[in-house]
Amino acid sequence: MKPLRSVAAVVAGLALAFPAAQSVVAASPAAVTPVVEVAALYEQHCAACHASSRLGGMGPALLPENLSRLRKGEALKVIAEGRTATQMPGFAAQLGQHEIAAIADWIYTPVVPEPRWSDADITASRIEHVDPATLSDKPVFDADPLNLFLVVEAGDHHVSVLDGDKLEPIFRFQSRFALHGGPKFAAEGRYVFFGSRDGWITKFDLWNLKVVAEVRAGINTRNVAASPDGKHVAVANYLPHTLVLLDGDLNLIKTLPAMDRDGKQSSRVSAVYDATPRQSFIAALKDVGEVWEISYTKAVEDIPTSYIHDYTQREGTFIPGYLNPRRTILAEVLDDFFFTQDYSELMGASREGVGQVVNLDVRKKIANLPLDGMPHLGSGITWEWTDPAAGPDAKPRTVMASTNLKAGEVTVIDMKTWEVIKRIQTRGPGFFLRSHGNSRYAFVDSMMSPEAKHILQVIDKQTLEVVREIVGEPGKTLAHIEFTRDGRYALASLWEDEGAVIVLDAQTLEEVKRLPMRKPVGKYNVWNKITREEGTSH
Ligand code: DHE
Repeated sequence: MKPLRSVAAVVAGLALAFPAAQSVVAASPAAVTPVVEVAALYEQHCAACHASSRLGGMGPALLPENLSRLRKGEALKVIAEGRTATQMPGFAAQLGQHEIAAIADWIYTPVVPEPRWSDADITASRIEHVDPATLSDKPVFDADPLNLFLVVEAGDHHVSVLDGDKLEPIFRFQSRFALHGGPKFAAEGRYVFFGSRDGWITKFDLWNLKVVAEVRAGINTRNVAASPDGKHVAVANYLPHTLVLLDGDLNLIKTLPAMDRDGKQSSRVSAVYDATPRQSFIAALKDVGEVWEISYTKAVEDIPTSYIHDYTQREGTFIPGYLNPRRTILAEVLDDFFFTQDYSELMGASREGVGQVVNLDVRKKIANLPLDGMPHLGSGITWEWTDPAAGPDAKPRTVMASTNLKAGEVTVIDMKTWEVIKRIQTRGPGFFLRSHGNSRYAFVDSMMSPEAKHILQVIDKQTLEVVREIVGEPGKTLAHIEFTRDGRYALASLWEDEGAVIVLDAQTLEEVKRLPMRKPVGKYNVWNKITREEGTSH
């Protein structure tokens, strides 16, 4: 396991002492269980890539927080057999079964004291891959730069760039391990910011097809947000408890410790989003009932007048909330949330399904949201709906709909009255809901259901009925739709290691073509993202 360029910077910046050596009795099927010096084993075989501190280097962080989505059985297999198409070799020939089991136990054991990631660590981790002055200010390809797609391929941690007109790949590059959440586009789609679960933020120049810079902003990260001009980037972390603000070149501006208003309790940050019309980032805390708004403009005319009572002193002048949190205090925490199209209101829910509507101008909860189960508001969409039962003079109403991670339903809510209009029964709990302003259909998966994860259901946005099912191969997940810029084609993920992006005609719902991909997770169309298309997520 040969360390690559990034390891030195990461390891140099670690704020953690080496864990003390420990002996463990490994969970081995052998009758006499040998005692294993696990720390020494880890140091010998794993530390070069994953760091002695387990915070990660060339390989990912090996901490319980970062491994929560990997079953222990799978971890044993990876240690024994390696991971295809990565630098991770198999150790079955060098290590006994009990030693592999001991290492697996070790990496699922919390590091004490809790790892820290300081401003100095963030700054030291930054890598500039390309001198920005050498980059072209025009796209280096012929495809429409506004109709490109990025496809995140989790199978071998790559990203493919698709020409959205020809529906063909034009480029593919290696990403950081385990990207999560949507990449964020800025500067008319030229720059893209990716976040990995291990805290790496990558800036990619889509016109030059080059990774420009990277920085590690945390140890366990939720997601990333970028201002539309690409000059400000915000990163929400679970570990440490921080919200990190970077400039457009991924230099650290400042770290906001996620502490409650009284400075007594710290919290993980659930997620952060850009609220372009407000020129601010909105973040919610997961362990404390607070929503934060962090303005990234100093121009007073850009800021709603309701802000003028809340000033933050900075550099001798009073600037309303500039790069500092302005807090909305709530009785319930927010895990997952969604915004009205003008970002004046936020609809949020805790993982227990307590839903609330928060007005970001008056900074108060203004309504309850009748949601239960585990609504996945982050993948919500909106559209104009006219009640067919309300007669010919009925006016269109704006509705939002979201999936539920615990219930087989899509919940449709009126965005004025906050009432549930309909609970559309689906095959099973689903993750993603997608549509497009030009499409009469919304697509929903049932990927949390083992029996129905291969079925996409198509909902008519006016009748609110499931009108069609797109059935894949049983056992193979079919999920996550993204439309072309014009809404003509809908691209679905065959979410398997030897998977594909399946292109569907969005009218006839027939398959048009399939592009082989390695576990394509999410797909993101530049136009739909930069225009905040109503059928797509933030
Ligand atoms: Fe996600 C987006 C939270 C598990 C794939 N997921 C998001 C966002 C949040 C979130 C807050 C919006 C961030 C953004 O786009 O900036 N996800 C969570 C969870 O809390 C949850 C349930 C548990 C966890 O481990 O974090 C979770 N998510 C998953 C998965 O298991 C998925 C299916 C596979 C994976 O790769 O981790 C997954 N999440 C995604 C994807 C998006 C996403 C593909 C972007 C969707 C989009 O179209 O914008």
